[in-house]
Amino acid sequence: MERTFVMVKPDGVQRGVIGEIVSRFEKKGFQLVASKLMVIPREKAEFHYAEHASKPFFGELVDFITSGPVFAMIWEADQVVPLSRTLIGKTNTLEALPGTIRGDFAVHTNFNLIHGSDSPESAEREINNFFEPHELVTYDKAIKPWI
Ligand code: RTP
Ligand code: MG
Repeated sequence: MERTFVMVKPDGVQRGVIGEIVSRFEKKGFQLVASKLMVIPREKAEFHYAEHASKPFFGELVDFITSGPVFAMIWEADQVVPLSRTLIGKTNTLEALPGTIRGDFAVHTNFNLIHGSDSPESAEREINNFFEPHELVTYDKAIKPWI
Protein backbone atom coordinates (compact mmCIF):
# COMPACT_ATOMS: atom_id res chain seq x y z
CA MET A 1 0.00 0.00 0.00
CA GLU A 2 1.40 3.39 -1.06
CA ARG A 3 1.60 6.51 1.10
CA THR A 4 1.89 10.19 0.21
CA PHE A 5 2.58 13.43 2.02
CA VAL A 6 0.02 16.19 1.45
CA MET A 7 -0.24 19.61 3.04
CA VAL A 8 -2.67 22.48 2.89
CA LYS A 9 -0.35 25.46 2.46
CA PRO A 10 -0.65 28.71 4.51
CA ASP A 11 -2.97 30.29 1.91
CA GLY A 12 -5.34 27.31 2.11
CA VAL A 13 -5.41 27.39 5.92
CA GLN A 14 -6.05 31.16 5.87
CA ARG A 15 -8.87 30.75 3.30
CA GLY A 16 -10.59 28.04 5.31
CA VAL A 17 -10.40 25.14 2.86
CA ILE A 18 -8.81 22.49 5.12
CA GLY A 19 -12.16 20.76 5.50
CA GLU A 20 -12.97 20.90 1.79
CA ILE A 21 -9.59 19.39 0.91
CA VAL A 22 -9.74 16.65 3.56
CA SER A 23 -13.27 15.86 2.38
CA ARG A 24 -12.14 15.37 -1.23
CA PHE A 25 -9.35 12.99 -0.18
CA GLU A 26 -11.71 11.05 2.11
CA LYS A 27 -14.44 10.76 -0.52
CA LYS A 28 -11.91 9.59 -3.10
CA GLY A 29 -11.36 6.59 -0.83
CA PHE A 30 -7.91 7.31 0.59
CA GLN A 31 -7.21 6.41 4.22
CA LEU A 32 -5.88 9.07 6.60
CA VAL A 33 -2.73 7.90 8.43
CA ALA A 34 -1.66 11.12 10.21
CA SER A 35 -2.44 14.84 10.34
CA LYS A 36 -1.42 17.96 12.24
CA LEU A 37 -1.49 21.75 12.11
CA MET A 38 2.05 23.14 12.31
CA VAL A 39 4.28 26.08 11.43
CA ILE A 40 7.19 24.66 9.44
CA PRO A 41 10.66 25.50 10.80
CA ARG A 42 12.75 27.18 8.09
CA GLU A 43 15.32 24.35 7.88
CA LYS A 44 12.57 21.77 7.31
CA ALA A 45 11.07 23.98 4.57
CA GLU A 46 14.47 24.32 2.87
CA PHE A 47 14.93 20.54 3.00
CA HIS A 48 11.41 19.99 1.69
CA TYR A 49 11.99 22.24 -1.34
CA ALA A 50 15.73 21.36 -1.79
CA GLU A 51 15.11 20.39 -5.46
CA HIS A 52 14.29 24.07 -6.10
CA ALA A 53 17.27 25.53 -4.18
CA SER A 54 18.88 26.97 -7.33
CA LYS A 55 15.66 28.46 -8.72
CA PRO A 56 15.05 32.22 -8.55
CA PHE A 57 11.79 31.72 -6.62
CA PHE A 58 13.35 29.53 -3.87
CA GLY A 59 13.62 32.28 -1.22
CA GLU A 60 10.05 33.44 -1.75
CA LEU A 61 8.82 29.85 -1.76
CA VAL A 62 10.42 29.16 1.63
CA ASP A 63 9.20 32.53 3.00
CA PHE A 64 5.66 31.67 1.90
CA ILE A 65 5.54 28.09 3.19
CA THR A 66 6.85 29.21 6.62
CA SER A 67 4.61 32.32 6.82
CA GLY A 68 1.78 30.64 8.73
CA PRO A 69 0.42 27.25 9.73
CA VAL A 70 0.12 24.39 7.26
CA PHE A 71 -2.10 21.34 7.69
CA ALA A 72 0.16 18.33 7.12
CA MET A 73 -1.25 14.90 6.28
CA ILE A 74 -0.27 11.39 5.29
CA TRP A 75 -2.73 9.47 3.08
CA GLU A 76 -2.63 5.83 2.03
CA ALA A 77 -4.10 3.93 -0.95
CA ASP A 78 -3.01 1.99 -4.01
CA GLN A 79 -1.21 4.49 -6.29
CA VAL A 80 -2.05 7.31 -3.89
CA VAL A 81 0.92 9.43 -5.10
CA PRO A 82 -0.24 9.91 -8.73
CA LEU A 83 -3.92 9.83 -7.78
CA SER A 84 -3.36 12.68 -5.29
CA ARG A 85 -1.56 14.76 -7.92
CA THR A 86 -4.59 14.28 -10.19
CA LEU A 87 -6.97 15.52 -7.47
CA ILE A 88 -4.64 18.47 -6.76
CA GLY A 89 -4.27 19.65 -10.37
CA LYS A 90 -1.40 21.16 -12.35
CA THR A 91 1.23 23.44 -10.79
CA ASN A 92 0.63 26.19 -13.36
CA THR A 93 -2.72 27.70 -12.42
CA LEU A 94 -3.58 28.32 -16.07
CA GLU A 95 -3.36 24.55 -16.67
CA ALA A 96 -5.18 23.44 -13.49
CA LEU A 97 -8.54 22.16 -14.69
CA PRO A 98 -11.89 22.84 -13.00
CA GLY A 99 -12.72 19.90 -10.75
CA THR A 100 -9.18 19.81 -9.36
CA ILE A 101 -8.38 21.54 -6.07
CA ARG A 102 -6.09 24.11 -7.68
CA GLY A 103 -8.44 24.49 -10.65
CA ASP A 104 -11.37 25.20 -8.37
CA PHE A 105 -9.69 27.42 -5.76
CA ALA A 106 -6.32 28.85 -6.86
CA VAL A 107 -5.67 31.91 -9.02
CA HIS A 108 -1.87 32.17 -8.65
CA THR A 109 0.86 29.55 -9.23
CA ASN A 110 2.80 30.78 -6.18
CA PHE A 111 -0.27 30.50 -3.93
CA ASN A 112 -1.69 27.18 -5.06
CA LEU A 113 -3.18 25.95 -1.76
CA ILE A 114 -1.84 22.44 -1.54
CA HIS A 115 1.24 20.25 -1.87
CA GLY A 116 1.37 16.56 -2.81
CA SER A 117 4.46 14.35 -3.15
CA ASP A 118 5.57 13.80 -6.76
CA SER A 119 6.91 10.22 -6.36
CA PRO A 120 6.92 7.41 -3.76
CA GLU A 121 10.58 8.29 -3.02
CA SER A 122 9.69 11.95 -2.41
CA ALA A 123 6.78 10.82 -0.24
CA GLU A 124 9.04 8.77 2.04
CA ARG A 125 11.53 11.65 2.41
CA GLU A 126 8.75 14.18 3.06
CA ILE A 127 6.90 11.95 5.56
CA ASN A 128 10.17 11.50 7.49
CA ASN A 129 10.81 15.28 7.35
CA PHE A 130 7.43 16.21 8.84
CA PHE A 131 6.29 13.29 11.02
CA GLU A 132 7.67 11.13 13.83
CA PRO A 133 6.94 7.39 13.53
CA HIS A 134 4.63 7.44 16.59
CA GLU A 135 2.34 9.99 14.89
CA LEU A 136 1.30 7.48 12.20
CA VAL A 137 -1.85 5.46 12.91
CA THR A 138 -2.56 2.17 11.16
CA TYR A 139 -6.08 0.72 11.34
CA ASP A 140 -8.46 -1.38 9.28
CA LYS A 141 -11.57 0.50 8.13
CA ALA A 142 -13.08 -2.39 6.22
CA ILE A 143 -14.06 -4.67 9.14
CA LYS A 144 -15.83 -2.06 11.35
CA PRO A 145 -19.64 -2.54 11.47
CA TRP A 146 -20.48 1.12 12.34
CA ILE A 147 -21.77 2.10 8.90
P1 RTP B 1 4.36 21.53 -4.65
O1 RTP B 1 5.73 20.87 -4.64
O2 RTP B 1 4.32 22.81 -3.88
O3 RTP B 1 3.30 20.58 -4.32
O4 RTP B 1 4.02 21.95 -6.15
P2 RTP B 1 4.30 21.15 -7.47
O5 RTP B 1 4.93 19.81 -7.20
O6 RTP B 1 3.03 21.14 -8.26
O7 RTP B 1 5.32 22.09 -8.20
P3 RTP B 1 6.90 22.18 -8.05
O8 RTP B 1 7.48 22.15 -9.41
O9 RTP B 1 7.41 21.19 -7.06
O10 RTP B 1 7.10 23.65 -7.49
C1 RTP B 1 6.98 23.91 -6.10
C2 RTP B 1 6.24 25.22 -5.91
O11 RTP B 1 7.05 26.28 -6.39
C3 RTP B 1 6.23 27.27 -6.98
N1 RTP B 1 6.67 27.45 -8.36
N2 RTP B 1 6.83 28.62 -8.87
N3 RTP B 1 7.45 30.72 -10.65
C4 RTP B 1 7.53 29.48 -11.07
O12 RTP B 1 7.84 29.19 -12.19
C5 RTP B 1 7.22 28.42 -10.13
N4 RTP B 1 7.32 27.13 -10.39
C6 RTP B 1 6.97 26.52 -9.25
C7 RTP B 1 4.81 26.79 -6.94
O13 RTP B 1 4.17 27.43 -5.83
C8 RTP B 1 4.93 25.31 -6.68
O14 RTP B 1 3.85 24.82 -5.94
MG1 MG C 1 6.62 19.59 -6.00
